[in-house]
Amino acid sequence: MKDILKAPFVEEMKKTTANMYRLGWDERNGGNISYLLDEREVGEYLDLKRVIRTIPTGFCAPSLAGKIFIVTGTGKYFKNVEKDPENNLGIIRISKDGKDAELLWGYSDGGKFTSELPAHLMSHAARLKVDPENRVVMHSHPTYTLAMNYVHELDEKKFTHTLWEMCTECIVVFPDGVGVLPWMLCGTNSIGEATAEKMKEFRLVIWAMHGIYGAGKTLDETFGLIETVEKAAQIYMLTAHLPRLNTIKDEDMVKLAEFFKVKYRKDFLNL
Ligand code: 2HA
Ligand code: ZN
Repeated sequence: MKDILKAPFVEEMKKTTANMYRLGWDERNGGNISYLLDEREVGEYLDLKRVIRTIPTGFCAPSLAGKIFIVTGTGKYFKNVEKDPENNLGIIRISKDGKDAELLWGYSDGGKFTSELPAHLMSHAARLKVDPENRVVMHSHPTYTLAMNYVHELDEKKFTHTLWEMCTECIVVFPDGVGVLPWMLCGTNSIGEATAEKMKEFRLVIWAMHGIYGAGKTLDETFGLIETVEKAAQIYMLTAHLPRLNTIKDEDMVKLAEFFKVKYRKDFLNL
């Protein structure tokens, strides 16, 4: 058996959480990540027949039965993942009936997966239907994105349009736009269901006055999506109170989308 602490997926989780913490997006226990792993790859590091504990998830995800995820722990700090991955992360397999999480590694102080597991697993199930290569669901509290929630209308079309106007690359990076949920109680199955519903259409979903969810094929890609929204939100917050003299026009966005051959939300432009 190879050393799990040297597994590329553990290394990637350490680097990503450290990066997000240092950007100030994940204070205290803010944020959570789940990453769908390849069973054969995990089998090189862990005995897949050895279940440490079985933990009920509180909901049912039959389409994910047997799938293995590495997931950040509840109450755990992104700041600490790098120095103690075995306590702050866990590797879980969804049971055959889709109701339990079988702990294969981690949460070494007796802890468990993030309180936002419903939103994560329901989003994985929704994204996998749209994109069978989706692997990652990431939640974070990026500062400027959050600030923008307080001063910008929380309308999907208007919010996306403003972000697209803020940096030339935006419409190319997230041509499918950004979904927006109103403020809701977090950690519940209801916010999970609402997030998954948006994930059928969007890879990015704002939780108003709370944070953002992103989904993608890799940790890098998903991080990059959130990073690009955050950059655009930063430009917005640096300029929203100043007279606007210039902007990227809708016809310029069409030129970008056509040149880079991305399928974009035409209904989010005002043509
Ligand atoms: O896990 O970010 O949404 C801490 C959170 C809850
Ligand atoms: Zn949160």
